[in-house]
Amino acid sequence: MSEDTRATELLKRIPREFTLGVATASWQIEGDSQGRGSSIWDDFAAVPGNIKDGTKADPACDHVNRLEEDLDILADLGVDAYRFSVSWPRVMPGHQAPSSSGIDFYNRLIDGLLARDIKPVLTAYHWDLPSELEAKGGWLNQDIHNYFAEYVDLLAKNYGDRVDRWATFNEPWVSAYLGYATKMHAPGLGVPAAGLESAYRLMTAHGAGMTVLRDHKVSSPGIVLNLTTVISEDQAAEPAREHIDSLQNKFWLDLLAGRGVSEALMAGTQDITDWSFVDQDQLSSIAQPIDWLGINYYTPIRVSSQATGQEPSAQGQDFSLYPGTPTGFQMASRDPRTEMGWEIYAPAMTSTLLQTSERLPGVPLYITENGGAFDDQLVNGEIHDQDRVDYYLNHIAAALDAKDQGVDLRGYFAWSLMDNIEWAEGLEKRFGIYYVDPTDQERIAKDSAKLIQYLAKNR
Ligand code: PNW
Repeated sequence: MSEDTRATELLKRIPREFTLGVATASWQIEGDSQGRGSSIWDDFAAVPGNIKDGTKADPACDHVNRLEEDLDILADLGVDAYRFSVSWPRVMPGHQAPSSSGIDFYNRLIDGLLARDIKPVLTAYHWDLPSELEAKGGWLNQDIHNYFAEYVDLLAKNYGDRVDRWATFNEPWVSAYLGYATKMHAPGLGVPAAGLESAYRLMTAHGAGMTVLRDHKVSSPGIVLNLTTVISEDQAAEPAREHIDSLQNKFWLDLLAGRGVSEALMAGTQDITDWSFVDQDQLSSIAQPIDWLGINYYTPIRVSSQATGQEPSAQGQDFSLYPGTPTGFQMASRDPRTEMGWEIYAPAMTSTLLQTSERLPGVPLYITENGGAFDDQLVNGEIHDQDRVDYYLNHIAAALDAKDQGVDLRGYFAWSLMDNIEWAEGLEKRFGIYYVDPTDQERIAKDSAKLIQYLAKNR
């Protein structure tokens, strides 16, 4: 089937009321670090070796200075919604007094979206914690939920009348395990027990944030998790599969569903922590109802009890990210892969949606991120990113398969609107549907942007 036919067939499956959007995050695109306070990612980027190519916050995509142009690109794409995050140190530098210029930036963004008939979807925390709060222990501070609540209160007061959908957090698993259990992300602590404790404290902050958002009666508060399907390649690998599934998926959904921390997880991590920081009142606050759940899905996780000969170089697939996993197993992702080393396997997106709707029933689901890093070639001012086009065609179809099987899936957001700072990977890994020229910041629509535009505009 030719690509055009595949896009046409896919289009027929997308209901009119299904949300199609694109996503970004503040530190990855904004630049203008002089206009805000410092965050843990600025501190992390300042240490040579932490970010592979030495990339720092500036200029990123210079989005703060190119807001109007980027809003026009979103309008041209024809998407229903834009998912962005607020930089905490831009609106509350040092977690001190609010910054009127920082607050105004997101007012212009939100108003610009509404003027173009695009729904604003706001994430409060996408990893750029103010440095001053990290100095107080960051996500290990037992009062961190109160600091987060103050910040969310400022957001709700200023933007609560216009934002369509709110997420307290983006992927708390990454903050806890890449940032605290290991040194892969900011702040780079590298203490396994701190991974487990910060995972819990991030969720207490989610609960406190939800309470604030409900008090302000904002539209649709929820949270975004990175969930996936964990596959054992042989029966003997089942114990490892079970433990990874617990930390990656079940922990978050158990807390949201009011099931608390499972006996199995406590037993599997007893040599690392006794979980004595868990508090009953906080558990109830975490378990308050959410209006929607966002799922970021990129790749499955496979484990094996034997070497498979396809030993991965998949970013983020390492047992150090899953403290307490029994030893003697291998990560076993397969080809084909993206530039992140992440296996391309769309059926795992369908199964992840099905599994999540069973574990947290009754909550509308969105795919809030999905996409791939590929080795794009700019030729005569054009980028024919056929591999990314295929990825989107297959994964949007896989998401709709889950919907056909009864999952209450309401929308899909592509990651990302444009090439940006891929965290510790720097600028070398490109996830954008728009190419961004690193020298002059010109934005160029890749073929994948034309696909998203076709789907968005022709429903
Ligand atoms: C997500 N891992 O990050 C984030 O939400 C985005 O900001 C990011 O750009 C996108 O996915 C692509 O990576 C992740 O190593 C980063 O497991 C790393 C991992 C998972 C998610």
